[in-house]
Amino acid sequence: MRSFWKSGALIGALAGLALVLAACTSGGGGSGGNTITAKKGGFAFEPATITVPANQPVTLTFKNPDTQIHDWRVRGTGLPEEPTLYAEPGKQETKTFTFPKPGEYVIYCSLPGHEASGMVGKLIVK
Ligand SMILES: [Cu+2]
Repeated sequence: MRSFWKSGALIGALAGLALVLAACTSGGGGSGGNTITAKKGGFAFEPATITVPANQPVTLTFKNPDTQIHDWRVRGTGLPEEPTLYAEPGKQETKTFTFPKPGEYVIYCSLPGHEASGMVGKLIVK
């Protein structure tokens, strides 16, 4: 009886810990998840402008319901690698980025002709 109670308490404690851990991971960068969608049948990002906090991990998802490949890139952040989300038709990609410098940055799709067709946006880091 006594040992049964003990193991129950242990399981309860572990479940509580798991909940705390889950809450921490899903909390991420404070602002939660941001989703950008490539406009189906057009050259546009929806939303075109997104705002994220500086110097905090931000998790972004890029969804592509269109019939051709698109990507979502940020120009001029000063990061060694241009932040990029890439999605084939019907797919999506999620990554976590940290943008160190506050400012406004140009977002574009790097596939040939897409930026020229208006597939651009703005990232505001503050
Ligand atoms: Cu595109």
